[in-house]
Amino acid sequence: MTLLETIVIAFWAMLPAYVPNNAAVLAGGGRPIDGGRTWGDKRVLGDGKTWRGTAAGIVAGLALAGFLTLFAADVSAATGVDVPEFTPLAALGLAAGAMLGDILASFLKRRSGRQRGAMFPGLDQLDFVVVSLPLTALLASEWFVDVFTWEVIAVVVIVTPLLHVTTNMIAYKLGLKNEPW
Ligand code: CTP
Ligand code: MG
Ligand code: K
Repeated sequence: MTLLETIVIAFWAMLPAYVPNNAAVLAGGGRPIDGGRTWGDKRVLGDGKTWRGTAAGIVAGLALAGFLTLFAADVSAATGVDVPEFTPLAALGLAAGAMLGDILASFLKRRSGRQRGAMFPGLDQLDFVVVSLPLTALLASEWFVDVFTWEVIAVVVIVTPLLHVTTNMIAYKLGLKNEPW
């Protein structure tokens, strides 16, 4: 497989994990998941993690996985790159794992004294990868080992932070996000 093919497959396979964060930004608001609760003198998660944003993120990821699955065969035939279809459990692992990773990152941010919106370099860019890949491996093992070869995982770990920085900068410039990270 060429590097370009590996990049295309990595990007395609990760789309259901990339989109939930952006959908959450667009749909966020309403009741925070932690219900305003604190642990010690700090919030458990903070107002930036809401039920509505989380649900919208997971639904967006699942919908995108379904959409990509409809077109996978055509795209493979047209480009010669064998892009994968998503099983329901693979889609769930990617989408729900992405949201869970983001939530766990906020938990770590609050524990370490960071206010809502504070940046945490590294964690901000890779939080969703760190949870979505293991969760998908757990929920859809056969699908995972088939699609996520070591080469694909390496590309994901390198390309994701670049993509994350770019899309968040765009969302910030468009006024959709309060901070560019
Ligand atoms: N959002 C949401 N629910 C989520 C994730 C995000 O409602 N599970 C929305 C919130 O409006 C949030 C915005 O998307 O403010 C940006 O997401 P993010 O940068 O992850 O949250 P922050 O506000 O920066 O909070 P934190 O410091 O906890 O990451
Ligand atoms: Mg943030
Ligand atoms: K985040």
